[in-house]
Amino acid sequence: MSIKMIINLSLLLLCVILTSTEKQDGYCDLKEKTCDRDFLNEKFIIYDVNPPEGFNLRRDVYMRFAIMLSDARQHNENWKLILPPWYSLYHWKAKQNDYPMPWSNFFDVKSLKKFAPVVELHEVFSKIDSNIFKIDRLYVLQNYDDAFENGEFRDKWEIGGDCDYDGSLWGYNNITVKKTICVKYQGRISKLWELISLNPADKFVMFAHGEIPLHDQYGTKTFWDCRKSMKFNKNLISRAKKYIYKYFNCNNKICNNYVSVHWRRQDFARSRKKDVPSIGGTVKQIDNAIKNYNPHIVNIFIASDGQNSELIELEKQLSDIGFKVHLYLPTQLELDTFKDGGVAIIDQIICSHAAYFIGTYESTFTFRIQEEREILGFDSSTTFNRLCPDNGRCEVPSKWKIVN
Ligand code: GFB
Repeated sequence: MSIKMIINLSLLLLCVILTSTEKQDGYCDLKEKTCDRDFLNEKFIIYDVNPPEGFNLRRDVYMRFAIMLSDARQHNENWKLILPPWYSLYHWKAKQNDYPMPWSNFFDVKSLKKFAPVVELHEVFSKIDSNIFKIDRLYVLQNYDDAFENGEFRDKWEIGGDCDYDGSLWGYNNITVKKTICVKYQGRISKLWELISLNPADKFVMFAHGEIPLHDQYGTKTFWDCRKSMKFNKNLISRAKKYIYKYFNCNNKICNNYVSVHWRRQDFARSRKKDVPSIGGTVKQIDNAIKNYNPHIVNIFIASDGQNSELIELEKQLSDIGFKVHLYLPTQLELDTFKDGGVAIIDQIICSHAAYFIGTYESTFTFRIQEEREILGFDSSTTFNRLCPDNGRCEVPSKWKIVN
């Protein structure tokens, strides 16, 4: 055999080995990290959100980034969005929540991937050679002091000034940042590409305060396609459906025999007193709404972050006037499994299927239920209803109707 033939045969063998170590979806086994050639060409964006913000506001921030990355894919860009783990959220009180959780705990990640090029952080960890994940550049976004310059709000950004990253890198000590840049930013999210293009060699780019950039367009078909792709984790859906069947004997998308209420309390009741009613005011409003909508309904499902004492009082007052009040109270095992985040989603799913829904003004928890009901096909008059304060103005809630 000639030397040339031996070289050719060795090359062929190498090719066979390389292709056979690659799995069908282009990812590699943990032991063979370097075999992923796609990964070598890909670039990644990850973001973080203002620490005190809650789960449902974060879902909207996700949509802004997911739409940005989905648009980029249509222009053959090789960017992927790393899903920032859920970690140490202010509203999550149970001790079971103290570690970074993947999106698959709460969502159907396969469905998210159908809309946008997203990956879980652990997928990225499994592909990097050293065990340290080095972010090339962290842009810390900041609001401008004056959003309306000469009375005009316009898209703009500007590098410079002092800033600190106030997040925790999701509690991981093997994530490091090579360079931090402070950026004043205002306007549409797609303008972030201008920033990114300043350093074309960057592979891992992070944005802190991802809530600052806004949707390019709100409420469009693309917005709703993205929203529809945010299906919940199947175990959460199944638990909620079991509850609905048990207490309301309903197996349909639209159940006609119960009313649901999102009664937001805690920090909301403290800091937005002018928007939320007292317990007595809540009872009166629910009673009136049911009388107007369908006086035969006796079942009320209440989703709330309220304290036990408030909930007991609300339940008592509603029962006194003839209603049957239902709350989803997880067992210890359910709380350990679903965590606070999963329990809240189960509350939202049960609210979504009710004949009639009453929400809390300007709560993103309520907004996400309203969107879900739009997707399920409810008449919008049964969805965009709010609890009013006991006294004073009660603004009519905005109706964000689905665009298919
Ligand atoms: O989801 P979220 O952004 O809605 O934050 P808002 C509120 C969190 O409180 C939820 C819990 O993610 C839940 O963890 N929570 C609220 C509930 N209502 C319920 C409920 O009915 N059932 C259950 N199980 N949990 C904004 C925050 O909250 O309110 C901001 O995002 C700020 O950070 C502001 O705190 C005052 O839009 O209602």
